[in-house]
Amino acid sequence: KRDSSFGGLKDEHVKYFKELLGAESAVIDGLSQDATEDLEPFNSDWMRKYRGHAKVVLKPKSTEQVSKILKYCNDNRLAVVPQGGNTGLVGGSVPVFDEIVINLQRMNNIRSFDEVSGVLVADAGVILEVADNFLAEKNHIFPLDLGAKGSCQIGGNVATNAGGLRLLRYGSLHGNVLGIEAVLPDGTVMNDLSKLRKNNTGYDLKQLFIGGEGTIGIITGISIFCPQRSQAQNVAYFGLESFEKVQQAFVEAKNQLSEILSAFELMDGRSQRLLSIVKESKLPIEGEHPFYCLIETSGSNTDHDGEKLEKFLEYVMEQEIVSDGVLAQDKTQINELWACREGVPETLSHWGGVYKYDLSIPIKELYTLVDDTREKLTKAGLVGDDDSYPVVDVVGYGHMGDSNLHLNIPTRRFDKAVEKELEPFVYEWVAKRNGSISAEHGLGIAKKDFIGYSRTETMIKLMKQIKDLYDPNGIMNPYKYI
Ligand code: FAD
Ligand code: 2HG
Ligand code: ZN
Repeated sequence: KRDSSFGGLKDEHVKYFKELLGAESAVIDGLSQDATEDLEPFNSDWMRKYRGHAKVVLKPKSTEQVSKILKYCNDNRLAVVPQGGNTGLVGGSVPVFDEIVINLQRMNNIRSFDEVSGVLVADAGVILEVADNFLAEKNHIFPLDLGAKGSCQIGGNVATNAGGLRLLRYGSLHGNVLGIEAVLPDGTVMNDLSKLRKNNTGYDLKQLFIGGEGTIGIITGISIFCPQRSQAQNVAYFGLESFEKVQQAFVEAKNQLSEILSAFELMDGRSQRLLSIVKESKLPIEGEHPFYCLIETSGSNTDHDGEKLEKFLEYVMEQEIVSDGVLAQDKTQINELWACREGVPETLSHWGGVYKYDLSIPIKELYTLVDDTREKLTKAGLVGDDDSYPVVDVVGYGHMGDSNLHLNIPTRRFDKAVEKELEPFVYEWVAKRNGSISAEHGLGIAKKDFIGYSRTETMIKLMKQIKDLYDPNGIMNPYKYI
């Protein structure tokens, strides 16, 4: 139900925003029927699962404009949704009712880069891939990479504390983000754009914004520690017969590749089969294997690293840990192998709907959940090959190196019967093993009712107190997890 304490949008509000931002296209106004752009893409999420009804999308160009917008909204009790690239997977980036969308796409300047320290300072709306390309020219790398890099924004990445494909190597944004500039709901600018690696001066308040999902303020700028870009990159892709063997391969990879290992990703055979069907292409290796892994190394010498990776692959094949494998010979092949992993989320949306669960699970039991879920849905008569069944398949993939499973259930349509089988089953299963119901995507609206499976009442109460302190009127991203 819409919160009646929030004001409705009036002509005078629209007038204020137009005057502040400029009428041309900074304000998209559906109310007075002169929309300069279609509002639909801002109201609908990447999965097409959640849809809001914002009549106004604001695209500020500066921190000062964000501050004025928020102060005005707070004074007039107008609810807002911060929005980056709108690639989030938990429905957090779109309105639920008529909240005003504040999209950061026009705040897209790189502010500074220090080639000695590797510290980048940039606006929140810079696209992740743009930031990384900029850094590549300076021999550095953004310490985060993910499949949505061409659309997601670094501010959105920080707001969701995204994990991605190389967390195993570069660590979490909680460590790499050195400073944040954010605007609080009352318009206060919190300038904590420190460029220091070490800064133990009281509470580290910026951490609240990392993974805060836009519930306490809008991130307008970040400073982040970027490592030197490795000169050499090598990638292997291989098939295995069991999850037991996947674990053995992981241990061996850590042993033999140690400091050059930069990714260890898992895809089950079903996700790879669906990928090859949808993309109409052959997988990199022959035959069908229950599991596939992708290993990437990043080091200083391609030949040297390639030799190490080749030796590793020979060893695990000799030991019958791995059934078959291939090493990329050049940059094109590296991209082809990575596409088998990065292309999975898009593939699984092909049939219409997809239920996604992003989970931290103790590694031994990581894949058991996929089998248990498939069994449950099959018993309920919901999985099948023709259109009369809602569920196409039940698949698992994810960041093996971080014990992070992506359980995905591609469906021909979003279906209440399927949802009833899945929830709270999946969350109970994870809670029983002391896992987390959100490893890297956040809670948004999708997991709003389930936070209790991963956090105690005391923790939730403390979170609410923080929310009330920063956002006493509750205008920031309402109806979401807090
Ligand atoms: P949005 O989707 O626009 O917003 C996400 C949340 O952050 C919302 O709650 C929004 O209100 C808030 N927000 C956005 N910008 C700001 C801001 N400036 N200030 C305050 N709040 C803000 N995630 C991973 O962790 N690892 C992956 O490997 C990964 N791969 C993905 C692959 C694909 C193909 C897709 C579609 C998504 C993937 N994601 C992954 C999901 C991930 O959360 C997003 O891709 C990304 O981090 C969100 O950035 P965004 O700019 O799109 O934010
Ligand atoms: C990934 O690792 C993303 O590819 C998306 O986090 C996972 O879609 C998903 O479930
Ligand atoms: Zn992921």
